[in-house]
Amino acid sequence: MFLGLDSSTQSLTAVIIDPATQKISYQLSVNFGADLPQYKSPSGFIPGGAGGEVHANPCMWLDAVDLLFSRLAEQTDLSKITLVAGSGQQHGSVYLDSTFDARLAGLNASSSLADQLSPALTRTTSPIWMDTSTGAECAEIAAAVGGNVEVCARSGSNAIERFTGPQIRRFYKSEPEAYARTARIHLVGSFLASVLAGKSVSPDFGDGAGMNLLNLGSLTWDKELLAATAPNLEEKLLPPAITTTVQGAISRYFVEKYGFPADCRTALFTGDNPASLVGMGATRPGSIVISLGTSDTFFASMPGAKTDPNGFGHVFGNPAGGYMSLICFLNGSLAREALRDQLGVDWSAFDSQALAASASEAGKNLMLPFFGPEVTPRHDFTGPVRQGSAAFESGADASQQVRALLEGQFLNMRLHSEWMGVKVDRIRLTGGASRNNGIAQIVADVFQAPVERLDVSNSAALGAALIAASAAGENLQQLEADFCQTAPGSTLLPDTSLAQTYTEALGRFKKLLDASR
Ligand code: XUL
Repeated sequence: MFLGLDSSTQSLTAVIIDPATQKISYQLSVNFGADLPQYKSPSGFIPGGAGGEVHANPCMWLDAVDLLFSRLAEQTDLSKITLVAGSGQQHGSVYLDSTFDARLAGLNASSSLADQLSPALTRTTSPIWMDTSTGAECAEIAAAVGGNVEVCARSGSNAIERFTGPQIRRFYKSEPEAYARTARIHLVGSFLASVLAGKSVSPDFGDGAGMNLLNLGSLTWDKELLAATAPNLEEKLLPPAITTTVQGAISRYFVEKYGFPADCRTALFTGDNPASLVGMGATRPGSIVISLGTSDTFFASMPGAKTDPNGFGHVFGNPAGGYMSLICFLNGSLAREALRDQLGVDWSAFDSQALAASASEAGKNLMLPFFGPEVTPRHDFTGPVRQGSAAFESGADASQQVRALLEGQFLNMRLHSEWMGVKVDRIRLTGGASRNNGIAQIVADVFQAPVERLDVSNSAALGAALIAASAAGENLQQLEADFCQTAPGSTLLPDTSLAQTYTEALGRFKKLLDASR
């Protein structure tokens, strides 16, 4: 059996799979806020950070590992696990001194991970992906290598506030002595992978690419980006590697304390988005994943290392080999909720029945669906822009308004994913709003591709478990076919008579967007 772990913003989740029965045998989560209240981080980070700082306590992640494994050991038989892999929230970083590896090698099962490893921290808190404090550092890094076009061509993304390189630079500038004492910098994922392995292990290409430091072409640390970020940085990082690289046996700590078999092995950890690509069964080009959450995300596998010429999208390594894109849209549920509240309606206004009332107006009225600042495209929008019939522009009719908002959100996604040059054969829709048939049908119609919904809840932890099985020699395509199945009756086909309508709407949407920025 194989164990996949996902250390996300709010929780640590375990999924155990048995490829012989093609079933998830067990899953369990520890919630940082509810289960570890002593860290005073109800949503997984320390509230009240100044100047855009969002940090979390890395000891909380370690305590979560001990707590999760003690609960798992009570409820399941961990002696059957042959290989462990995992994922972590991307971009977050952990700073450690030169005693870290000796501490890992000497872990004693009679004490906790946090007690034994915390003395090695050179920075007591870790910046996470929600941190926006590094605007100045992004500008400095971009300027040092000749601009963001160059940063993006090298690393797959413009210099981005939450990415690890700008965060490292900020630490170097604000606490130069602590930076100098730092012998090892880990991502959230590679930190936990190292704890399991009992030695420092590399980040994978998926998570490593979220640092603004990995050269996508050579898949090694980029010398110029390293130099632009902070001095002596390369010696603090381990060389990135493919996710399925096996690290050897799990640390004795976990064997003695929780009953893992002594020959249980560990693989590298990847980021939660690359792991979700696996858990959604989308590692091959043609399937794209759209996740509808507070923000919406669009991710898809790509055969080559193409980058977004406009610098909005990101490119990471795909755990199955090759690359993947990740594009974030801040105005996801936030915008859907804002419109719902403005109209004074509930979610039923987003369902197929309510949207049928405006079916004859598909693609006619345009809405730039931004209720606040957006990152794709990057602009400080202050509210939606409407263009269409007088009735629509007056903002009254709920069916028209909701249709135009959803069409606008997915036209914006279609427009800003065109750079990938990937033909969309099918869309796997996930996240809270994905069960809504009205929203799902508009996705199918705008992209002119079938929309599938999977029976998967913890897609990153499941993906990690599939990566573990694949690292042990199982066939990943087969695993995806076995474990990532569509929920019965959940597939929606596009209305092909709308193909031309939405192609034309896309052109008008682009014009309106260009005129509004
Ligand atoms: C991706 C990103 C988030 C984190 C946390 O760039 O910042 O999706 O990975 O989930």
